[in-house]
Amino acid sequence: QILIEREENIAILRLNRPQALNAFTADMLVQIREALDRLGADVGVRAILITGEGRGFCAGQDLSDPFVAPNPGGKPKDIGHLIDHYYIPMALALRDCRVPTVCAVNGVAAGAGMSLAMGCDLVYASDAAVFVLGFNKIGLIPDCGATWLLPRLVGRAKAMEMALLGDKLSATDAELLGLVARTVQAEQLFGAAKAAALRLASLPTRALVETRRLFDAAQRSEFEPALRAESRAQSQLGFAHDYSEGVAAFMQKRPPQFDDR
Ligand code: LHQ
Repeated sequence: QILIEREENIAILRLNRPQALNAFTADMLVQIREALDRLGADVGVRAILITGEGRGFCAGQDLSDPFVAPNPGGKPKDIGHLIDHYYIPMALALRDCRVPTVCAVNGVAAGAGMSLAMGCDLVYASDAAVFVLGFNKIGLIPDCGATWLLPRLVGRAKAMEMALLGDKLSATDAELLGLVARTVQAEQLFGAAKAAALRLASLPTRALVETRRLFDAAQRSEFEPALRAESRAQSQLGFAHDYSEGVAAFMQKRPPQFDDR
């Protein structure tokens, strides 16, 4: 249900259930989590690009999956089980991925599909993409990290509007709101996202991943603890190869060769 390709020193992970707009099944969530862990630990992979096959990016949970499909008159399903054992591990694997992640949102991103996109480090969207939480229409709350990510990205007012009214947001509006870093013409999306992933691959991986961690940690912290956390991380990075290499390359006016993880 996913496809993995390697190109130079990046990996491309494609959600591959185009007939259902790449809606998640439990198996697919496991496959994504395993791929993020495996590729992140592979020293030959220095960035991961996530995109969808077909006209959609990801329609969120597959609502016809027996795990979640309500069972009127029968035994109620505990959808929290799916969240605890499948969605949370995937969301954490993305947050903790040992290489930077780029998302190319090629079409609709709905429900937890929108959460997957928002959880990536760099999000580029096709001008044909749309973003919709959609949970309100099925009596649920935004999940897979959306309650944490969305208000931080777009502010509470817009997050509440998207969550409570559930309207679709165009890619252009998503860019204006800061939900995505950039909107590109549909036919240029993959090339632009791949170029960004290759650029990230040439940069000092460990420092990039530490930047993600500190940005997230600073959201929960006061100013001074954030300053101290920066100092601790900087101190560690200062002992590492990529720092000496970056400075040496700058002084010698040559391209750097980063390899720390
Ligand atoms: C789908 C789906 C879908 C199955 C399109 N499932 N088939 C976590 C844990 C526990 C429980 C629940 O949830 C979660 C997290 C979540 O993500 S909940 C949110 C689940 N997602 C949604 O509610 C979105 C449902 N889909 C839609 O609203 C629309 O399909 C969107 C806005 C995504 C796209 O609309 P259109 O571009 O008009 O496409 P379409 O509706 O015609 O869909 C195309 C096909 O894909 C269609 O199948 P068909 O056989 O008729 O061609 C849809 O049934 C299928 N599909 N989403 N989530």
